[in-house]
Amino acid sequence: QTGGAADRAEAEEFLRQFHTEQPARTVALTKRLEQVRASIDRTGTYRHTTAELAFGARVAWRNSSRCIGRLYWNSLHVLDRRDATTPEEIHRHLCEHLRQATNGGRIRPVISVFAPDSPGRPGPRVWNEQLVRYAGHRRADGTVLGDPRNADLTDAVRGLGWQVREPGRFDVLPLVVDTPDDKPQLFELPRDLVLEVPISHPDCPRITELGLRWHAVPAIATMRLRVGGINYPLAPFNGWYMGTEIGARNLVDEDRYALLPDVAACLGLDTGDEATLWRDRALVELNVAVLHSFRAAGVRISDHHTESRRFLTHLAREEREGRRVPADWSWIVPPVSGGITPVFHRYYDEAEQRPAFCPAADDRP
Ligand code: HEM
Ligand code: NRG
Repeated sequence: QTGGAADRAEAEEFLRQFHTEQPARTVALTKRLEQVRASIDRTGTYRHTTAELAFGARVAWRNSSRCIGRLYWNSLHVLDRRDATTPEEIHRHLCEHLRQATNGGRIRPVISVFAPDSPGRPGPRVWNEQLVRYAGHRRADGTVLGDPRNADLTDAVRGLGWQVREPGRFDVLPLVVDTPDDKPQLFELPRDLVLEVPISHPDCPRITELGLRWHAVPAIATMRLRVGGINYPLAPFNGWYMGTEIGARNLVDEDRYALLPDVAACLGLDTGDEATLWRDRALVELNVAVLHSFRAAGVRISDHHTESRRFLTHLAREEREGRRVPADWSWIVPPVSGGITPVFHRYYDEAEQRPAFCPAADDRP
């Protein structure tokens, strides 16, 4: 797939799938195929109808083999933003995405689809891995204050002129919007659009006193949406968090916030002996704190037991519809308590299917 041209065979396959799964379309398949073939011959690409685009985005979610949250794929809310061109306009739509997605804590799955790559004209992009990301400030000694995952992005936005008065652990980064007509532009997210949750523990005040927080909405912005042979490089999507993403990975991984020793200290655990399982005990209490805090703040989140059960419901439902469900065991099984969730005890179909979300091209910091 080069130069923004649409892949013909993939376009036809997608249109057939659309007409099979969404019968009673206004335009008959043969007519639509003719139109699309002629358009690709003439221009190298074609334009999806709004219905095709919505279907394509929903099926891309359905095909996301790493996602445990796919039960509700068919109710994804799709915002068609293909006509936005200027960085200002794009930024406004990204803000509107966050507003609709956050919905005062009753988080809704949403995707905003911006202009695709086309011959001679790439679509817009953003550099931020997610719409909401915490800065990782590099110190002179090579350590990082904040989220080390975003240290390169933090350097890049500083290079574009971003300044922080007092660097902290949870500074929301500005968005970098990159369009074919302009230099990359910085935009702050309005404070009131970024819902955050302070992390407290139901019965260990010392964990509460660590002063941790996390943002309410995970909105991945660098994955490319590929539908019917067309690439949409900016198609940010979100659902809600599963607690372990925060409590077992973001706050815990050695190359993220690496907080297990701090949590263990709060709990008064003996960290001198692995066999005390202090890491495991700290990990569970931190996950209790994350779920408790989101619930207390009225922000939708789910636990890994509930999300695992939903995923099995999804598998059963899809099988009844005669569809294969591609899944990647190593991503589906939660990072804590794997063996006591039902998703652990089976194998999955690993075949990749399209439409799909693809990892970002390596042209962002
Ligand atoms: C990955 C849960 C909604 C697409 C994941 C992961 C979890 C998850 C736990 C693994 C993340 C990790 O280990 O870093 C959920 C939940 C949702 C949801 C609870 C609630 C509705 C969505 C939506 C989409 C989506 C709306 C797209 C429209 C994906 C994709 C990945 C993923 C593409 C793989 C990301 C990557 O490769 O880094 N999801 N998800 N998910 N999800 Fe979902
Ligand atoms: N683990 C990442 C987010 C990955 C996607 N997870 C979701 N997606 N829940 C993190 O920020 O922790 N979603 O669209 O809801």
